[in-house]
Amino acid sequence: MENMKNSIINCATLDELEKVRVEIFGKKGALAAEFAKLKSVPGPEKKAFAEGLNKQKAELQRLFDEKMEEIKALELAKRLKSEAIDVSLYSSISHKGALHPVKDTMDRIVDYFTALNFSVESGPMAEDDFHNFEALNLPKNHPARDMQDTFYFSDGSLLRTHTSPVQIRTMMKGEAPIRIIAPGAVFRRDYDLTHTPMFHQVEGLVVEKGDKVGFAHLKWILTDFLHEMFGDVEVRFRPSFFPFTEPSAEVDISCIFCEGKGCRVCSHTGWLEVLGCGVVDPNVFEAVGYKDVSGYAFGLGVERFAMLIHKIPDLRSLFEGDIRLLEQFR
Ligand code: 2NM
Repeated sequence: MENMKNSIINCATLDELEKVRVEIFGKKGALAAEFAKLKSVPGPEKKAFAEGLNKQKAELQRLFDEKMEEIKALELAKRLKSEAIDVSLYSSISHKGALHPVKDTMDRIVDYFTALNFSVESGPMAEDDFHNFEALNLPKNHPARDMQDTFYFSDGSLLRTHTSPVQIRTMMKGEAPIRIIAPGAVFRRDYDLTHTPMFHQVEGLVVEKGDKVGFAHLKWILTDFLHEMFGDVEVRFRPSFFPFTEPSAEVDISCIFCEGKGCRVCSHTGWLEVLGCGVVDPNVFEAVGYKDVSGYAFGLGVERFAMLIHKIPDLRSLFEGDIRLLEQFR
């Protein structure tokens, strides 16, 4: 009996304990051998002998169960210790990307208008004369065509000079009401301090049946938009001219660098020009086959917005891909 107890107590692993279990409790084990002796015990003593054996068996079982729990607890503690993670250790450096400031600015502009239920439209960058000029009230030889210098392909197609052809295509595809914005790359033969041959625009167009919309709606939405983009600024609408709108306006905000006092960025005017807009010219609606509608449109340069929002002094730095610029926008 003491031998059996000791062999349980001395176990250090579950494997050893399993071996001991077979030796003691197994069919051919030590306890079975003890119970076999019952046969040769004289009748009157059988009961006491059996009771003694059963007590010993229960005692061994208790010891065994205790040992099992003890070893399991030890092995768990050992595993927890070996698998422990030191959360205070430095991790390996992860290189997190960033949106380019032009893309980030475009997303912000698009978010403003999609929140007002405008949908986002796109179209081809290689366009034809009709969608880029003719339908926009810029007939051939119209002096206004000199306003943008165009990249032409030899077959007469061209790189769009604004995203307005997207508006033309959208109108020709369906009917009013239309509430869309067209973000995308546009191309002009221009390269100096403030112009690159490719840049990005977001243009917007609202068309309603009847005479539901006009300049007042345009003025409200653009004022609200500019406050959302630039914060608490003054907004000013100046009469202007575009072939595709009448009346037309250019929109200024009070200079965000000098708060309107006058500085180099605003050429000492206190104002920064940020948008063009107007009420869609009837000739445009005629070109797309619309009757009895009213509408307004607007357009802006995304690079210019990005430069003003992030106070980036040189337009060209937006196109150089210099990691030192991009890292500042993580
Ligand atoms: C601008 C300024 C004013 C404009 C007009 C149209 C269309 F297709 F509806 F005629 N789309 N975009 C527009 C009007 C664009 O950008 C400075």
